[in-house]
Amino acid sequence: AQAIYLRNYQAPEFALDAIDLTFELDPQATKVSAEIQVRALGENRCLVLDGQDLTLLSLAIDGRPLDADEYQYQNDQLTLLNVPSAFCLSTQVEINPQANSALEGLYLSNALYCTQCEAEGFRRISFFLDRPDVLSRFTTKLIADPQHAPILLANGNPIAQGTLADGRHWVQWQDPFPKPCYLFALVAGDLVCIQDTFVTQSGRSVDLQIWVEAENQHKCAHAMRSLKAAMRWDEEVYGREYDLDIYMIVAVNDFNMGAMENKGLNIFNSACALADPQTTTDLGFQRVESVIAHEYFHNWSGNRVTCRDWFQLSLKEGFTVYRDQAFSADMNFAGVQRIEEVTMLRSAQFAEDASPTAHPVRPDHYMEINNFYTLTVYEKGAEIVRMLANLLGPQAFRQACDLYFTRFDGQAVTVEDFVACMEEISQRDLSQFMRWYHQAGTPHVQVQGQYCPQTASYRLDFQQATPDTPGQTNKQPLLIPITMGLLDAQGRPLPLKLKLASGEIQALGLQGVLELTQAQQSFEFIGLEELTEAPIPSLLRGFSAPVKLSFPYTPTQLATLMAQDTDAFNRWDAGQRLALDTLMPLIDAQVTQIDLAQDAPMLLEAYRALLTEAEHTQDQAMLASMLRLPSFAYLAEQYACIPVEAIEQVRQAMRFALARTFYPQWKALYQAQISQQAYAPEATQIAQRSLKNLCLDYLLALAAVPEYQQEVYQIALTQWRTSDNMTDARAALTLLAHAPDASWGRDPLAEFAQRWQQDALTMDQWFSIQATRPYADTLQQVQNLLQHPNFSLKNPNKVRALIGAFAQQNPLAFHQISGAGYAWLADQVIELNGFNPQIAARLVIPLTRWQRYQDTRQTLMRAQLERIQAQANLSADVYEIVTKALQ
Ligand code: BAL
Ligand code: ZN
Repeated sequence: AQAIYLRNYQAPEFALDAIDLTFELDPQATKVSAEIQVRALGENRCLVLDGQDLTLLSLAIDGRPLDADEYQYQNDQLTLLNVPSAFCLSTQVEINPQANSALEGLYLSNALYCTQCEAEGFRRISFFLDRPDVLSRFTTKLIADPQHAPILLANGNPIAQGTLADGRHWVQWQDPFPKPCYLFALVAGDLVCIQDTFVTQSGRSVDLQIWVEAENQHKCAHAMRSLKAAMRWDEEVYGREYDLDIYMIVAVNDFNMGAMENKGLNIFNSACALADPQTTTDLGFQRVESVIAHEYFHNWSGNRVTCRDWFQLSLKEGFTVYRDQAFSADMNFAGVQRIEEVTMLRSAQFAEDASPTAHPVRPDHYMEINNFYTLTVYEKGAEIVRMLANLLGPQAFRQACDLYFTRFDGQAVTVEDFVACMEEISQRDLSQFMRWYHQAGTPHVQVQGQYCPQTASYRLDFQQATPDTPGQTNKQPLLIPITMGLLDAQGRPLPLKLKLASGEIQALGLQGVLELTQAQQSFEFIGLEELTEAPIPSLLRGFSAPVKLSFPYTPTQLATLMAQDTDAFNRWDAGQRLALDTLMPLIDAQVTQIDLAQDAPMLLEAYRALLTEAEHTQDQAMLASMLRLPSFAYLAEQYACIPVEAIEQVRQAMRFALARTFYPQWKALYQAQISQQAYAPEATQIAQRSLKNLCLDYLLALAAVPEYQQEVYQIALTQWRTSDNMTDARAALTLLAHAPDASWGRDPLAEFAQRWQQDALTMDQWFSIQATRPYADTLQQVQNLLQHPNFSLKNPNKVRALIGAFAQQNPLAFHQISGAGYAWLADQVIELNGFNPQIAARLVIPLTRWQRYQDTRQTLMRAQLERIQAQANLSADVYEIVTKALQ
């Protein structure tokens, strides 16, 4: 495989103005005919089209069949020599959907025909210029056996239908909006639909349809509700209206991604579309809400205005994630929503940014673009847009977005085009800001405070640095917005008077944004005459930039911030800092038991305060977040060399100590959250359940202590047996199945399987619960589960649920020092490489993080990477990742 470079981008030399497609659907021999209106844009008369694994049946120009010496089809390219300046190209090919296990192009999921064209799947369907800057008007005719495929869907509006003499039926669809071929889609099969309508702000009525297999019909209501909420939100917040008369969503079981924003015909992984209280957790409901919104929002940020090339992927993905996050914040509790986003960013994206696969938000080269649908492009990309939005302020940001959508409607553009709109509206020079798109790695910001009682002033000294990443050294300073405030020792906010370089004083009110632009920079606040001791800075409120910020807080200052700061995110983050400051020395000392009074006095007090306040709180969501210990992944992120066992041991010891010390409080708080209300996936109830299940988690920390054992077992078992929803059922089942006494989980796991064995999506949870049991012998169990009749390596959701969960969420078992976990993962990667390279390349990631572990593990992990690298027929996807990891 060859690397492709952004600097080599060249505009297309031909326009493909329209394409008229006809599919004669057949599981093993689908015929695809295309009539393409081609127009040369320059002097070049040699047209090179993409085409992969296509059996060429015929080729003609303006109706004249081509002779063999007029074209060549090799190395996935069809070359046509001496074409006219404008002509109609007719192609006919045959493809085999049933044999398509890569799930790119046209494939069968169960008995459903479906497509996935982003990024480069259309070339597996028909010859075309498979690049996002070639936009065409698509017409699609689907012909199929009505018994097997009574429903025939494609992009746009249905314009004709009929039946052929041989009994096959057909439907023709027309999409009036020119689009790149990555947004092409078709679906055919035996589907039912739930329907609704949406009246747009200008009064147009849009048919909304969600298509699923009949047994899933009862699981669509939440997706429909979410879709309508998203459509309204995009009108209200961005002024964006939907543009076709029909909007369709189809849920399929076999899908590499979460969902796909094809114009007017979104195709969803069923895990991101279907939801039902019996089988879906609150987290699952929230995921459906946000993914439905995300794909809908793409209609403008992605479809109407698309990317010039795949290096610009974050132009649509980062922006759209930012939009879906803002939507979710409006639909749920905004503070906790932000905490959850940052939790993920700091544990997973920061880890990616510090790994051999680190890359800029806009990469400058790639081998396989599928490997760049990453947390960096999506989540860090969203943080960049968030910084822009905050730098401009809501009004100017909205104006800049309006300008972007209007100016570039129907075009394929770049990150520069987007940022230029921000510059134009704000009249700011954002050239330094652009470094966020070019430089990989997480910036470190170190801050020191200098309080001077004599001058009643306080100076904050900042230093920023971004570490080297593969292929990038000498990083330049970034523009880092630091949203901040100052508190007095009692936690009261102080008015900010910033002394500017000119000597002028700028009053910022109680909160300001400091714009860091230099490697070292200081800001001085004056007018602090009322103070008797140094103020407490509350820095990076709302996580205003994706950086690692350190400040030498005392535990007392952190406790004040936790209790008093006006910013919910920083209240929580102060708790996280206090927990890190407490846990890390214990991890370094590899303690096995914790005496809270001695080892963690401030944390003890913080928990005491939170649990006292708990009796009166209205904000269960925030309380649950505050009471949760930092995750293994976040703790691991603090270490250059991750002490796997010590982190897990100390986390468990702390959980145990807190559980025992506050047992009556956990129990009372647990009971106080038990509700008689019927289940609804709405914010208040979700918050209550999350607090309840956090309490349950602490209670079950005592599962091995004789005096508590029976009681906590009964509490969990009762919840498992009596809950009317999967959130509570799964929480109880997980704790029972993860208890030290394996017999606790045995019956409940069997009951779960008995009840849900017909429900593929629900069984995925059963696989994950078992894959994450934190004991070394889990490896044997996951090996056995590979043979379970409900498991299939061909289904990406199952692979993620069992193998992915084991490798990414079970550090003790995966990193067992024998290396057996690594070898097993490598076996699975090798097997998957043979039929689904995209999923194989995802799965191998945990092995690529070998530098972060001690020598024995490094050697073992590298050995497995080398074994994978030595395989014959390694896909470009896996090759690229493994090669980077071994460099
Ligand atoms: N465009 C791929 C799926 C998504 O990000 O929406
Ligand atoms: Zn997206």
